Amino acid sequence: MKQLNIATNNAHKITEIRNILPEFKIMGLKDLGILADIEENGHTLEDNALIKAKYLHRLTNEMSIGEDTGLEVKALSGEPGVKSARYAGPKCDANDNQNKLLRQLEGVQDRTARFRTVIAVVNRDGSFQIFEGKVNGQISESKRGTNGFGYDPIFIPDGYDMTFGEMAEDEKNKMSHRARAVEKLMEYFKILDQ
Ligand code: ITT
Repeated sequence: MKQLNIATNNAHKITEIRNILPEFKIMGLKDLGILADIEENGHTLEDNALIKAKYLHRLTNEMSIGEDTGLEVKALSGEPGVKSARYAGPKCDANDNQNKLLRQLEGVQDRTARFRTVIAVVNRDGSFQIFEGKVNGQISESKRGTNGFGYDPIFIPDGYDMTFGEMAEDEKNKMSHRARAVEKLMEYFKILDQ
């Protein structure tokens, strides 16, 4: 079984990637015995994905993956974007972030938004590649559903009436931003294997 080492402490991301890629052994930082809170001080999702992948590569000298995701809201000029994790403050949780976003959009008609995931892979030799996956949608008027994590209860993907929070996890994992970025990573691996 091919192993993928991912520089993340987010257990939800690991669960989703395991669901998307059952044929791979997915290892997060904790699974690798690495206790680290990597400083994500980049200005873009691309910067932060690469910071995480490079950090893990430095420690292991193995192929390493970093993943950074943001929710980009049109009416807020792309915010929270790269600040999605700490949108409501340094010690905030998902609930605080959802509340802040709903407050910011009170009375706002255009609720267009997108989730964007960037995956950086640093190869054993230090070369790297970046892949992106996006899903367009709308921010709901209120929280709906308890599946998924983060902003899922307030995001309605285009073509659906439900939020990601109301959607079965398998369904989200078939068409999410993360699934699309992972798909591109898999295409890259296929090219490498040729
Ligand atoms: P790592 O850096 O350890 O990977 P993190 O939780 O800090 O974990 P990100 O910076 O990539 O991860 O995530 C930004 C925030 O966006 C995160 O706190 C989540 O709450 C939210 N988020 C990420 N993916 C999401 C998804 O698929 N659905 C809803 N919210 C998501």
